[in-house]
Amino acid sequence: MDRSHPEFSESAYYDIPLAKSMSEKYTMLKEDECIQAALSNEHGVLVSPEGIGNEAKGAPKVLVTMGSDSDLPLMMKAVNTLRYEFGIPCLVQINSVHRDLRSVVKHIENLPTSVQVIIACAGGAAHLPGNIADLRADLPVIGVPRDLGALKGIDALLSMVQMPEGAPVAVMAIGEAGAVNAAIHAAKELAIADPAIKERLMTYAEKRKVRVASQNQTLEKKLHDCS
Ligand code: AIR
Repeated sequence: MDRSHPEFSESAYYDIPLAKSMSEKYTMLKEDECIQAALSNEHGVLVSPEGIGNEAKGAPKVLVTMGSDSDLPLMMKAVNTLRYEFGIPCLVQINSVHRDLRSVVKHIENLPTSVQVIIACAGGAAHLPGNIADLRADLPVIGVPRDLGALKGIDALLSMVQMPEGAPVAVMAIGEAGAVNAAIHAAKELAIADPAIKERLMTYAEKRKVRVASQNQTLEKKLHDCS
């Protein structure tokens, strides 16, 4: 269980009063066991505020998928924002439309029903989000272009953004800002039906304001230092 992260605060991520009765806690443990049992390798790895794989809890609401595990350092920005800022459990899975298209179709057609939003990252000829948008007419797809190779992500951006009418992909910025924004965008979509996530979005926005205020407090000293 990863409780060492600076943003982790148990109470912030559970909509469970601390004084829950033993029987209610037992029922919740059972539910977690059922969710774990229902998830197979075909679904990917479950990640939640409590941990990864067997340590994770809750039903996944977002699929975070990517063309290669070399995309993982970038996409951990999205995964960690989902789990630590918004308390949203997600599934993480590698899917390459250029290396194993058939298994992409199988995976994406058989997502757990709890998954309501898909975040898809790829670099280069990045057709994963667009393919998923066609496969899943019922789910919003958010694309993250990876900053990679000779064209530094411009290729991935253009591969994602110029979708034909009818299969939209919400494309974020190239690279890290895009990965974090994908998680925030997913949280906003889930917040439409989940007041607890809406609350966490407001807390996140407050932290951003505090950052500007504290920068203004140290500005005079920095002006002196730079002059
Ligand atoms: N990729 C893999 N299959 C299809 C695509 N577009 C992308 C990955 C990764 C890049 O190719 O998403 O960004 C390089 O992958 P690798 O495995 O060579 O590091």
